[in-house]
Amino acid sequence: MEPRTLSPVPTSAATIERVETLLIDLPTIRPHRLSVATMSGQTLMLVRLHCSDGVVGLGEGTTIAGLAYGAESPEGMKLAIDTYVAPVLLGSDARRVQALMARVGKLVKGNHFAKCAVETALLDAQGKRVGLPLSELLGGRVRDRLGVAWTLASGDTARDIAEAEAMLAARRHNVFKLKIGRKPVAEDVAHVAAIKRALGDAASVRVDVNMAWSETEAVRALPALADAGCELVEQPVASAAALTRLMRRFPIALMADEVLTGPDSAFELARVGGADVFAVKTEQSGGLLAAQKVGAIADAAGIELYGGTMLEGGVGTIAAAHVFATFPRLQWGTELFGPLLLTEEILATPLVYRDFHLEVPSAPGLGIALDEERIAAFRRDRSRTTVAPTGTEG
Ligand code: MUC
Ligand code: MG
Repeated sequence: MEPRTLSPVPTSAATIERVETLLIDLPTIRPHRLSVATMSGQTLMLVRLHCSDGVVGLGEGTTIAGLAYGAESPEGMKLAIDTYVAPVLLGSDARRVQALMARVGKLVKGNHFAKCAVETALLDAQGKRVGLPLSELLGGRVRDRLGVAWTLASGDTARDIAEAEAMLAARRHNVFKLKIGRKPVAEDVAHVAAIKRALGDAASVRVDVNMAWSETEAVRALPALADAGCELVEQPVASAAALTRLMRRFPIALMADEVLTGPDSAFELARVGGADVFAVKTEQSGGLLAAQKVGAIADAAGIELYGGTMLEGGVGTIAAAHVFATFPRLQWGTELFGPLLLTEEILATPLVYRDFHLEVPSAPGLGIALDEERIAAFRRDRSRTTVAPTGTEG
């Protein structure tokens, strides 16, 4: 139902006067190989909401490899916001975050990633306005720092081992997620076993198959991965039904990712006991508030939690960090390493990664600011290709 008459706003107006969207193209530090595509760059879609009280709210949307991972692209998000969301926002009171997002939801179906970027910008603005960090605005943080996994996805076992050893030595990461599913099962299992053998007890090794296996392939692979010392397998198969059938058959934890598209799917998966762990992603959930609901559903169902990423840059990463900082339980940590995969810094002050953790800022709103010169330098001014479909890269 349309939100009805709202009580008078308490202080001076905060009308949304301008909605600005921009695309930022940034290279990755090395090719990032997933079963769906190989990334050599990342495009960030940034949204800035300029309000009449002088506050500017900032949000971000990203995808993984353009349209190779899911139904939204950075270009599509920009179009959806410019054409369909901005008219709803312009002239509205920026302080009514939930009411405004409900109005957007009525006029714009789907488009979870775009909506997450807009909701983030509204919440950032509101936090700045009331002087609270986002995590406090979202109910209160229960931790000031989050464990952060790193993804090994160079496509080469020796290079992955060297990369992991360097991360361990620098005390940046001691949890490694391996991207597999591009090669035959036996080769993938051998790759995982070699990495776990090399790293030993100093590291936790997990895998993400990004839905690449059939159910029969998964049945072959899961016990072998458990024997190799792998602790967690993320989205080995595409469907929730197949994932549910695989549950509790092997001594290894199963995590849902792609099938979790918001509170509705989270509830259904929890109802059928379809996963041991939920990888909560803010964009995939449809926003920061929706991601909190996904977390609450998991928690209520006794499902463990992990803070996932869509390889967001600094803005989306820290928005997710504020959300995950509010989760009462976060048994498997997070993988909020997105900015570290990029060669370029776009924040005025880089995020702090230290001692295997990311620190959650305590300044109002997101607690970060853009470096305007860097933004100007990396703004898209012509079309560029940032991904090569799997199999076509050199
Ligand atoms: C995914 O599927 O979880 C997370 C880390 C990474 O390298 O890719 C993402 C996507
Ligand atoms: Mg995943």
